[in-house]
Amino acid sequence: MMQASAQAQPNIALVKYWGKRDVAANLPATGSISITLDSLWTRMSVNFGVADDLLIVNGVPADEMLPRVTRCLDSVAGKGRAGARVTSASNFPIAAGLASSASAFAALVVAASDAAGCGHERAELSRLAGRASGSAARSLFDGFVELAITSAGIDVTTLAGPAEWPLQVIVAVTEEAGKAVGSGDAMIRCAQTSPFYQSWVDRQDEDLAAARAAIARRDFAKLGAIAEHNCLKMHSVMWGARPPIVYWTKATLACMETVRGLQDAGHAVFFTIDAGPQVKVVCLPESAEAAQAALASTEGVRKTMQSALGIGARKVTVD
Ligand code: 2P0
Repeated sequence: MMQASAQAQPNIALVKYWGKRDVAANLPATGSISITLDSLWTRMSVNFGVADDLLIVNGVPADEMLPRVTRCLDSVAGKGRAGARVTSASNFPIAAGLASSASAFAALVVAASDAAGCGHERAELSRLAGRASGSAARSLFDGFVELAITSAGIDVTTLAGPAEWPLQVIVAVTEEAGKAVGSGDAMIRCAQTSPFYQSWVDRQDEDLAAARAAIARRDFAKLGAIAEHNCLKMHSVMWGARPPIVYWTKATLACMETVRGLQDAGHAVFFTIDAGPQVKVVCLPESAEAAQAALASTEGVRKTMQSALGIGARKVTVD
C-alpha cells in the first residue's frame, strides 16, 4: 500500500484571482497576491491500492467532488496509477467562500505525490494544484505569496514569510451553507457578460505592484487600501454580470461597517471578501482583539475564527 498524508491551510487573496486566461488549462487571467493562514487547515490522506477512486470528506462520501479529485490524482501520479482512497478533514466550513478548495487541492497534490513516490519539487506541486484550483497553487507557499503569470504558465513565490510581518486574520462566518454559484462558473460568466471584466484584467498589474510595494515596506495602511479597492472591484465585476452574481448578504455589509468603525477608532484593520458572504479582516496584532470582539457582536455573524499567517502545504502523519 502506498499511503501518505498532507496538511495545507487556506489562503486569502489581497489582490484577487478572478477570471481565466485558459479555461481548459485552468490558467488565471492575471496574477494574484495572498496570505497563507495558520490555524484553519485541511488534512488529506491518499492511499493508492484500491480498485476505484473513493473520496471521503469529513467522514462522508463526496461523489460530487470525486471527478475533480480523480483528474488531479491523474495529473500527479499519471493515468496508469492504482485507484486511490482519499480522505479529507477540515476544521472550518467548506464550500462557503473560505478557500476550502485551495487547502484541499494543495494538500492533495502533496499527499498524492508522496504516496506515489513522485518526488515533485514545490514549484511543480504548485502548478499541479493550480490546474485543479487556481487559488490552490498559492497554498503551497508560506506567508505573503505572489502568483505571477509567465509565458510558461504560473510562477509562485513567497514575498515575505509569516514571521517577517506577523499579521492576524479574523474570519467572520455569516453563513455556513455552500454557495449558489461556484467560483469557476462565476468567473466564466463574468468574462462573458460583465462590461467591467476587461478593465478589471487591465488594471490588475498596477494593483499587484502597489500591494507588492506595500508588503516590501510593511506599510499596513497602503496594503489595506489596495486590498479593499481590489476586493470591491472584483465584486463590482460580478454585480455587472448577467445574471448578476451577488455573494454579499446583510451580514456581509454589517461586517464592512464594523471594519469602518474600527478604522475610525484608529485600529489597523482592513477587510476582504471572496466568492461568498464571509468577511475576512486583516489586522496588526495589537488590533486583533478589538476586531474579533467587534465582529463577534456584529448582527448576522455566526462565529469568528482567528488565525496568524502560516506556512505552505507539507507532509504530516495522520493516525
Ligand atoms: C482568490 N477566489 O484569489 C479568488 C478571489 C475567490 C475570490 O480563487 O476555478 O476555487 O478552482 O480555479 O481557486 C476561488 O476560486 O477557482 C478564488 P478555480 P478557485 O482567492
